Amino acid sequence: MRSSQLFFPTLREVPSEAEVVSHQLLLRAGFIRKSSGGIYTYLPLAMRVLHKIQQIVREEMDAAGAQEILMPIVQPKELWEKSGRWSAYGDEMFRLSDRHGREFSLGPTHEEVVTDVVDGDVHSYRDLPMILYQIQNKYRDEIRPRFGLMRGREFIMKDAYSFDTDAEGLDQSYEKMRQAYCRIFDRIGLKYRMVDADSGAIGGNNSNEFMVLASSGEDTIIYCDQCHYGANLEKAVCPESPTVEGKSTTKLLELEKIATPGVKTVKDLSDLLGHPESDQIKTLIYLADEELICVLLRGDHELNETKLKNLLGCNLLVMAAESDVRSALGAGFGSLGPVNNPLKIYADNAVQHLVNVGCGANEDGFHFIHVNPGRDFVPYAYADLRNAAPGDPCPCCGRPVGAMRGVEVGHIFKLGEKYSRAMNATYLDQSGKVQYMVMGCYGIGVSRTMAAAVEQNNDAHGMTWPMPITPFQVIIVPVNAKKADQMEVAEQLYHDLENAGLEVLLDDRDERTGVKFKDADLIGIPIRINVGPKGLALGQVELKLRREEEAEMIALPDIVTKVKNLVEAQLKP
Ligand code: 9G3
Repeated sequence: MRSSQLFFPTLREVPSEAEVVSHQLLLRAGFIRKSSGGIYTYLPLAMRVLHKIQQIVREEMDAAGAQEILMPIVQPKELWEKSGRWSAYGDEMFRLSDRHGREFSLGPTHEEVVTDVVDGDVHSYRDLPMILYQIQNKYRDEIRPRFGLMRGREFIMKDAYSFDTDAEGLDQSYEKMRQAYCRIFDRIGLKYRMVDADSGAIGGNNSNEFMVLASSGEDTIIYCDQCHYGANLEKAVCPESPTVEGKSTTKLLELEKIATPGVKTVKDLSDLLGHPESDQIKTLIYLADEELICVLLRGDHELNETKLKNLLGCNLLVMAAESDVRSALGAGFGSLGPVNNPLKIYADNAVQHLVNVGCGANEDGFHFIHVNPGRDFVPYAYADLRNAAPGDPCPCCGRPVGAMRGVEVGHIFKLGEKYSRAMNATYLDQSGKVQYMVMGCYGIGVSRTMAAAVEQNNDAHGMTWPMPITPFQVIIVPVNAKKADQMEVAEQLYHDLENAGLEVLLDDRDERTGVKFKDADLIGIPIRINVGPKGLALGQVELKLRREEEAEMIALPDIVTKVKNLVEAQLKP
């Protein structure tokens, strides 16, 4: 391809609405253009990357025995009424009506559609197991689409669905998909971790997420370098820490109420008492569906709302308004505590080991000290409610865990019979008995994977594409397009490298050298060959790797072999 023919409108300035680096670079390098909030056009360079990602996905899905189909984006309301999800997803679902007034959704996912397809034509255990997949646009009306392709309202997803006769069949399908996902992300060349994840509203009991490690990732993952335990922070287990040594023998001091004017936060109380925040009880009040509840944590811990929501099994979980708190407890935020508290109290496990600690007195401007759980208050229940933190003991091997940010690019779920029951998808087993199919579903954010790759592979000059998904493998830059000898050698090189099976971009534009070098770095081509007067005088060209500072001079006869070997070496996972 010649740069003079390629449509890649680069920008000098960083667009102001782009907050994360992948959004900035995909816009600046002419990969995408915004049509409306969270909805983009993919330009030629992005299409070359997406095509490679999809090719790897297809190869591994097919190798795992999955079969590609393509389902409708326009989905009839009736299917979603059958699963009960038409009303469950309110504003997030794009809805439309046809000319006859019939209602449809723009597909945010395809459990209902695929189960309906399978139910219609699969009747016997002999037809199972079966895994179907598609690569298709999805539509979700995010309240705040942002971060470019990372959180769009229209995005490309590979979604697969497995159908088995029983739980162990599902385990086998799930394991096949899990291994295929590891191969896919290894082949794409991304640093990622598979972690335990919360299944959320989709149902089923467990799921795994694939996280591309990147500081701009919205998710936090907890991991153990020793035993490779990994979990999304939402799901990361906090093992019961044994009572801190010596605490169990400490003398319980007399409960005492003290005046604490202006003390509003755990930190304020720590500063006043000269005790660490871990010697306090943090009290939060939540509205769970219709009920006000009290949640207790050690002062230095953070509440994990996903764990609390899963424990309570409620639909709505929001922090209570101060007015509701005041009318229930007689005090406002900053003076709340578990002592003489009429609300149902849920306490994190770490609270039960606290001795002689501080907390609010449910009276503005007063706190209690020397508070002891069990003596001064008894919670309704203790549970693992807090966020895991770096340094916590690994739930598997006990060594200290670490935390890092990640971008979720894949999520696989065991669904069980949730959708086959809802859609009445059944088959006849060997004894002719009607059984529900057992399902799994498996998603990869294809367009998000491209953005995540940029988040993980960039520097001050622009993108630094991993070879397996780069838009072009080599770019040839004649230093001066006006010089016939330079253009001649560049054209010859272009011909030879293409003949060697490489993907080559020839920057034949009549632009200043600096502009061509800057653009080559911005779009992130891994290998650049500069054809300049000094080198030519010696029968050489300059080879510059995108991820290295230094360049080296290569004799013209050696350049094709050299580049071919470099590309092949960087294509291997
Ligand atoms: C909806 C809307 C948004 C949604 C869903 C449904 C997320 C929904 C979860 C999944 C689970 C898996 C198959 C591929 C992998 C992910 N957002 N989810 O079900 F109606 Cl508006 O999509 N689906």
